[in-house]
Amino acid sequence: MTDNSRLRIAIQKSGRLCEGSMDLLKAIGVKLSIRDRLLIAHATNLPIDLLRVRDDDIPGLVMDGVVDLGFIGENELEEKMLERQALGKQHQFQTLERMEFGGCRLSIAVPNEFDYQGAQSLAGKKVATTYPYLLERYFKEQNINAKAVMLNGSVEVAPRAGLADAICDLVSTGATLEANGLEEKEVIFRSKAVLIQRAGDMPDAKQKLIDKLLTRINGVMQAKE
Ligand code: PRT
Ligand code: ZN
Repeated sequence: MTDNSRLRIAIQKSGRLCEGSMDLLKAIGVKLSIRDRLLIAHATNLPIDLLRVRDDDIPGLVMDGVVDLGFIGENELEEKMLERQALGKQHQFQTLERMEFGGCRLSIAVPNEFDYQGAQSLAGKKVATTYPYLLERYFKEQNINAKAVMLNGSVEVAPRAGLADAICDLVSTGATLEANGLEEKEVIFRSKAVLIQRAGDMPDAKQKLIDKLLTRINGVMQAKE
């Protein structure tokens, strides 16, 4: 049974946001006894439970009110928000804090040999991405008649495999694009990790705990400036 009086925080189990989220929780004094592979970790000094899941599941867990807080990349959050909006599902949440980790950009890149003269060169083309809603929104805003092709992995090899003419993927150093003969042309979204809270009423004790954690987070972030 889950204990509803404890604050439930969703974090990525493993991956690029995991270390940043765990380091921050540690820095604000949340003591954990994490055993690998366990879905739930209980804090030993505060009424907090951590749910360790895939990052893709975090926006939905918060928007469905299954957890109280979540650490998530804005790219994933915005994509899931647009998807849920389109499907008529609950998509409310509140952003509490933008973090200093998880920074990246979502960019359109084309093969080196692509004669690129600006975004309109994408008209009539297929663009492979894991973020079809963000990409379609960009096409709409820019009035470009192009097609987003959904791929959950290996996006960067899609042009070489003949699956798409261009890609739209996350970039941090640019090394992956370069290694695959691709050139970054348009940044369509800039992202960092954020801490979000579910919509709806929060019991007083939980809200007080959230406020306390936020004060500590701000302290940690200021100390780093
Ligand atoms: O298993 P799970 O579903 O939880 O993890 P995941 O594999 O879906 O996600 P993960 O851990 O790769 O990324 C989680 C989040 O980290 C993303 O949603 C972003 O918010 C953030 N982030 C920051 C990044 C990157 N930087 C990043 N560089 N996510 C992915 N990448 C990938 C990118 O897709 C490409 O393959 O790294 C490659 C490019 O890196 P560079 O340095 O070569 O440009
Ligand atoms: Zn994921």
